[in-house]
Amino acid sequence: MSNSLIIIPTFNERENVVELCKQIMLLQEDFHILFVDDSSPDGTAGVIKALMPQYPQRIHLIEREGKLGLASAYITGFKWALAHEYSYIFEMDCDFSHPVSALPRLYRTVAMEGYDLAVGSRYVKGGKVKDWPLGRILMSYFASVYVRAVTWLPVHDTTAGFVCYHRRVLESINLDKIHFRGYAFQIEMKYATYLLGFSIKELPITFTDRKLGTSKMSSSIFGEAFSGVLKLRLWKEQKKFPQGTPKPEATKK
Ligand SMILES: Nc1nc2c(ncn2[C@@H]2O[C@H](COP(=O)(O)OP(=O)(O)OP(=O)(O)O)[C@@H](O)[C@H]2O)c(=O)[nH]1
Ligand SMILES: [Mg+2]
Repeated sequence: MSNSLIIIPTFNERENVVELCKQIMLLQEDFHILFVDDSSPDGTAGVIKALMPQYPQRIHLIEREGKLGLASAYITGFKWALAHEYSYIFEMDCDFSHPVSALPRLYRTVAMEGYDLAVGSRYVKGGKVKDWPLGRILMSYFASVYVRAVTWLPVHDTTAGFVCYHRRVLESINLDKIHFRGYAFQIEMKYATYLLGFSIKELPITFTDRKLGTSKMSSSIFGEAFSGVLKLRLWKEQKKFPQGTPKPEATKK
């Protein structure tokens, strides 16, 4: 039984799933994958099901009715991972923006170095963004600067969606009380992790723009992130955030 699960939400990713699975399955670590598909009209779920017998017990699929969003896909995946006793729980996009080759480094940071959360980061020394227009790089970079200024969260890539959690973090956070759904979800999870006393390490990665399929980003997601960060800070002052159990002192790194 593997101890590591990579959660990959999918919406219209039929051109990417086969190759992504293949590359992950070729790694030395015994990673398992959980796809959370929201009834992709392009038949992504069917492609995944056809792939599953090739990698017995290593690929799992949750199919949901309708497009319920990224955050809820991850929360569904987190609960499934905890119920199935995985220790190291990853988030990854299906569009090859996140390098498969960095998965073992994220794994080692949590499983061997003892960190509670490893973040694949574009904005630490050695990190890079490839093929994004300059405007988008600047927007993403300054979004992270803004988040740090408002929250003092000691993370450079606060919207990163390529991470590995130790299960104790996800057990501690009250997942039913997570508010946001887009980039703000990624910020909220990291901020809660930090405020509950868990350790975080950023590792440089090269992020590459998707080559196949289409982006599901929208301006409402940006808007949510902008106001969401202010709300999180305010709720923290009002002691309404984060909701969860702090890391026990005795186990602090
Ligand atoms: N299950 C599920 N997956 C989703 C949903 N929206 C996006 N995804 C998946 O989440 C991952 C990230 O989505 P992307 O469209 O790449 O969005 P992004 O990475 O924020 O933006 P890009 O720069 O355009 O790549 C991909 O694997 C998508 O297929 C959703 O509503 N439900
Ligand atoms: Mg993407």
